[in-house]
Order: sequence, then structure tokens, then C-alpha cells
Amino acid sequence: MTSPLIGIIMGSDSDLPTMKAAIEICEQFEIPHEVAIVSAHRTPDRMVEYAQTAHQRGLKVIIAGAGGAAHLPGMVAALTPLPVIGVPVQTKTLQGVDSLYSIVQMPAGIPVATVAIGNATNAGLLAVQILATQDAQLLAQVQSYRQSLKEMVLDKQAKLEA
Ligand code: RP5
Repeated sequence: MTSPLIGIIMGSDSDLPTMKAAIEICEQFEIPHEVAIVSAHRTPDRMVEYAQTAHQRGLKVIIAGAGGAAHLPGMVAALTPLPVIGVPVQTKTLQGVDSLYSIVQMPAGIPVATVAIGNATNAGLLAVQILATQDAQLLAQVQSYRQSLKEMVLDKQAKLEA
């Protein structure tokens, strides 16, 4: 089996419905990936182990989703040299603004590429595009995906005009 290139982690199984979109992008582009629940607060040792060994295990990018006091993406970014993409998960009480602020406000030196609240699709695409910088075939797949978006819009326009 090919070893995973993208690690998709989340603070709780309650984040899975949001994070599924990133998994689907990996599947669509046929990128070997792994999915794990790693909580910064409930399993801090597991988070340290996961982040510190990620690059040695062959991962190239980590996507980390969390909600509320969403410390997972930032802490993982502090523990790995790999690029980390953060997904703020929507919450009931503060609609995910809490998650967004927790993830996006990183101190200079330890970046987390933060996507919009709940937008795990873009996290998956960003991870694929990072891999595509070193993979011409994957880059062509990204271009073809963009073309399909363009066609979708033009198709809607044509239907409006019909
Ligand atoms: C965070 O707390 C998780 O990322 C999740 O979004 C949130 C709530 O977790 P559960 O109480 O649903 O397990 O750590």
C-alpha cells in the first residue's frame, strides 16, 4: 500500500461531518491519505507523537480541523516542519467564529493556512495544490478541476438564458 501523503486530523469525531469534504477531495484526486482523531486537549501526548513523527512517516501536508477552543492546528504546526492547513469547525454557541479566531491568530514564525469556517473542501484542494507543485500529472488534474468549475458556471449561465 502507498504511504499517506496527506494527514487529515480532527479534535473529535463530531468534526467528521465537516472534515469529510477534505477526505472526498483526497479521494477524488486519488491522493493516499490518512484520517485520525487527535485531540489537543483530551489526547495531548498523542497529538505530540502524531505531529513530531508526521514528516518521518512520509506525510507532506497536514489538514487539521477543530472547533471551539481550536488549538489542534496551531499546536500541530508548532510541532512539525510540514505545512498545516487549519479548518475552523462551526460551533453551536458562536457559529465557529471562536474556532476561526483560535486557528487564524498564529504568532509570526508558526503559520497555519486557515480556510473559511467549515470549508474543508478548500483545505483538501490547497493540500492537493501543494503536492501538485512537485507533480506535473497532479497539476494537470488541478487544471482540469478548475476547467470543470468554469464549465459548471457557464452551463448555469446558458440555462439562465434558455
Ligand atoms: C474540539 O472540541 C473538537 O475539535 C470539537 O470541534 C469540539 C467539541 O468536541 P466534542 O465535545 O464534540 O467531542 O476539541
